[in-house]
Amino acid sequence: MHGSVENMRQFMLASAETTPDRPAVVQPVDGGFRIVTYRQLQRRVDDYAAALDGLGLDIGDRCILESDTTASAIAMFLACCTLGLTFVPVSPDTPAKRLMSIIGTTEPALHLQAATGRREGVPEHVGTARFDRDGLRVERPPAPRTRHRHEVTGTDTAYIIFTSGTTGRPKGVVMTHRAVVSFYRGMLQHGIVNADDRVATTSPLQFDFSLLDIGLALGSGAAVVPVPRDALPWPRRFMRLLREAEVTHVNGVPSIWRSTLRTEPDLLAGLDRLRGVLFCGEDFPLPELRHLQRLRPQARIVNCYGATESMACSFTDVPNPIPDDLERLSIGFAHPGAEMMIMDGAGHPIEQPGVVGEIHLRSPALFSGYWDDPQATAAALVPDPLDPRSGQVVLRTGDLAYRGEHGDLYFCGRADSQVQVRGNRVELGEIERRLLEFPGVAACAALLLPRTDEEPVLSAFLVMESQARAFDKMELRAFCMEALPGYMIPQELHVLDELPVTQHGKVDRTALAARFGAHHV
Ligand code: 8PZ
Repeated sequence: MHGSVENMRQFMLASAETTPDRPAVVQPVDGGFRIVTYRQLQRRVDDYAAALDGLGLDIGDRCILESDTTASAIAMFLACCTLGLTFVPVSPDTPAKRLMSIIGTTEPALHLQAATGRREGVPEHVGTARFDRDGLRVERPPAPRTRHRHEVTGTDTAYIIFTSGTTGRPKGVVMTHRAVVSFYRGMLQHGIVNADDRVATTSPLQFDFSLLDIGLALGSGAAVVPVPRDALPWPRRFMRLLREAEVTHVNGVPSIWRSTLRTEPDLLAGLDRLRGVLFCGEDFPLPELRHLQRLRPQARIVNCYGATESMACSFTDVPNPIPDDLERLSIGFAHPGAEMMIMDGAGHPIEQPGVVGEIHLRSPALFSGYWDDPQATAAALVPDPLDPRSGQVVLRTGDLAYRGEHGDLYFCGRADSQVQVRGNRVELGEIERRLLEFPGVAACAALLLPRTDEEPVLSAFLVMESQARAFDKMELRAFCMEALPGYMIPQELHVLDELPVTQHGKVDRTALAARFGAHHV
């Protein structure tokens, strides 16, 4: 079953043939590092795969993989890929209720967790096993099943990643090996990483940015450095780890930099090997991005745009230096082998620069569908608007953008984050952009908060730079009024030490709404 080149295992372990003794994973362990070479990683994958194969699972059977990113977790998902088992990454932090809902819908054969994992209460009908450097230990074998399949193909499902759904039920994004590998190949054409690099990964395994990091590093013959979750919020620990692991690239959401920029900018400036920063997931607040660039002017900063439904979509270099009058970062063009179109509300493509529409993506890396949700799938994978009779589908992203003078795209919010304020149409992102222009504002979020028996209140949450001078709220109001119509002026301003973030590190708007919403009159 090792034959298909359209398989994540083949892609990620190619360097085991050519450079077996080079480091594949630099694993932080008790204050030091353990190097796992490509040869060792491949051996671990094969050991795990042999043990899993003995359990008699069929191609397409689901395995929950509950783990932080470690060398063993990487080996485990590659072992699943080897056998055509679908892995479903979940974080050890996942609340029990959410995990049970994922188990309920995917009906996995097996729950896999690290030997140190603390998950209990996995339902009886699901097999359980633990893994570490020494191998796989089966606790409860999965129920016996008939094997119908014998050949792993590129169209088999590699993984299912659950993202939050608007209906309250997590949505499972189903990805094939072919989609992932074609995406990886397009990504490598950007020449971001070479075999001498060390790529730090900071996103949890169930956020596909981590799979991008691992594919980028291993697909380039480089090493991946998993940053432990508990190091991230501590600038000194985070910076020490990056320095000692000799990291050359750091990938993560913009918020991973916030506290370091505020409290330990000199440590960041001192990372003299750092030559690349990849970010994704949301707009990088320009004041913070400028600060980062001033500290490490040699680093190539890449804006990665995309959604889990296509893994990612584009990689665009941030201009260096960022021009003083730059208002918005470009998300450029789709990666090689894919194309973004902007469509208007009537389903026609928009060609003129400056006109906002919804991004539709044509790519061999599109997901197969949402797990057990044909309705949501049909809303996201729509007939090719240019050739609806062809049977081809494109991804309707829900993201808004316009074209610049050179044909590149500029992201400007979600189709669904538009709000009405007293009957007026408002993009919260536009308010946020204005707030960010106020001297000393490091990050912000604008929200329309519902109030019991009252008009909803437009609220702004601000995080100030550490050196920012004290300011008067009226001053900021006046500043906003300079640029925005009255109904877009925040009625409430909250200065916070930090913005709450989701498990993925994005601004957690739901948490802000819960904290400052209805009850808080
Ligand atoms: C953004 C950006 C951006 C996403 N600027 N808004 C993985 C690996 C590399 C690049 C991108 C990915 C994505 N899968 C990461 C991600 O955030 N996926 S998501 O499904 O959780 O959210 C997707 C949404 O986040 C997009 O539709 C955008 O609205 C937003 N987003 N990247 C601004 N660079």
